[in-house]
Amino acid sequence: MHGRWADPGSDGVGSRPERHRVRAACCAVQPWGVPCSADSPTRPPASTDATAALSRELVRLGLGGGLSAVGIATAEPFEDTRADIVERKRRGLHGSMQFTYRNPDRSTDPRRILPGARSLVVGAWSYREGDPGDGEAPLSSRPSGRVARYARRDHYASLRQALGQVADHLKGRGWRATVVCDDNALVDRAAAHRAGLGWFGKNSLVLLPGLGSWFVLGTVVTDAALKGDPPPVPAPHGEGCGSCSRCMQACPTGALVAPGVLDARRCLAWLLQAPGSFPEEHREALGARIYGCDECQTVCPVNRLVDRRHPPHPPPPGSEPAVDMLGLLRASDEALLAAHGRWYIPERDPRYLRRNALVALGNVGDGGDPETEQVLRHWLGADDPLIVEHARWAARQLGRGDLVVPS
Ligand code: B12
Ligand code: SF4
Ligand code: SF4
Repeated sequence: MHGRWADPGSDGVGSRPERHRVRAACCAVQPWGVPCSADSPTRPPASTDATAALSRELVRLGLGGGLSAVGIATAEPFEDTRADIVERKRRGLHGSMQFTYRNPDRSTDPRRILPGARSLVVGAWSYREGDPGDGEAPLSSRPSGRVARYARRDHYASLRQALGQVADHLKGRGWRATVVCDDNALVDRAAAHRAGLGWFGKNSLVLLPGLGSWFVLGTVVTDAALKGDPPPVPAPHGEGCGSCSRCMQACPTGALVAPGVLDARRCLAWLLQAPGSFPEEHREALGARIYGCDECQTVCPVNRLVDRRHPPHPPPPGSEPAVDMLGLLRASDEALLAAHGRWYIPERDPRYLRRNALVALGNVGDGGDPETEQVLRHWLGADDPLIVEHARWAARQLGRGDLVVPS
């Protein structure tokens, strides 16, 4: 597998590493994705033509902009991924998700984004930060809802900015270039995989060798002809996982139904974003989560090894590992959207944040606490049947069935 990675120790989120070592992986990814320690002496000499020079320049520019890895791929349609999406839709595994599932022909063909597209420059932005929110110990004496790492601040904005520099460089040379990232126009992971950035893990995430999976991914689609140097060779599925399957065992709802295959109907990350009632059979498994789920990455030995070798920087001020749930349940619609409007909330309706918080409160709250009782009483008396139903569940979970008026 070939790709361009920054040094693992330099992937502090938001920091601009002083020196990026451009590393060409020279051998198959080893177990646990530990990369080769040095470039291969047998690596062919770099091509010197203009295409290769521009490609190298773009990779350097991306790494200099703070990306942890940059790779180059062709812009051919992603036929295998389209077939996977169609098949998973047929099996109902997408639940009610739209995203890339809405129009698989479009989301798997970069030429629908930019007619005449020839190449993709794919980048990975690290969001690996010190993590006070994922430990078992509560963050405060008040019940707090856990927010997944990627959503604690706007890492997509940083990724877009770094890719924007690459796109501007291409435009300055007379090419057309468009940045796409997490916007359903393209299957981001398939692009990263084709560009040789990493392998598809059994948790369905793309893992970068020696760096793990705490990355968001995005792409510059361009009509420039570019070529990886050496050309990327996509890794076989599950390549760096070896015989491990910890993510599949650790998933609280058994949503990873086969290696690399996720059933959204059971995935907590999706259920927290899905409209309607939170399925009762998965409410206890939700624990304190109110947005996103990190379990299948937290248990991953590749990620653990990286954290041991290169302890992550503490989260900067302003990041949001946890949310005070009673505060959330007291907040107005406007205040909720102002605080969390960056998240994907169905129909941008703040009631879904309250729904999530009520389930989490039912799991980790204290039924004997007067403020909790007051909040529950308030929502039990609401005129929104969805919220009342979740408030009833929370009250019963907390041993406060006495607050629930029989319907
Ligand atoms: C829909 C979606 C979701 C859905 C469904 C995820 C899923 N696995 O399908 C939900 C809401 C559940 C979700 C959750 C999360 N997501 Co999301 N999501 C997306 C989105 C919008 C589309 C994904 C997609 O097209 N899936 C379609 C299916 C077919 O593709 P796939 O799941 O990648 O399947 C591949 C593998 O199955 C592989 N494969 C095939 N055969 C085999 C066989 C073996 C053995 C193996 C190992 C693999 C394998 O090939 C398939 C592709 O052809 C992308 C953004 C984008 N525009 O691409 C982000 C994206 C995938 N999500 C991302 C993130 C960060 C997350 C979360 C970590 C957030 C969180 N903490 O809650 C979780 C992780 C859950 C998980 N285990 O995947 C990142 C992933 C970055 C990375 N390093 O991989 C992306 C790329 C966003 C971004 N731009 O950075 N997500
Ligand atoms: S995000 Fe959570 S619920 Fe979804 S597959 Fe991973 S561990 Fe399971
Ligand atoms: S936890 Fe999952 S993704 Fe990580 S190495 Fe094991 S099987 Fe692969």
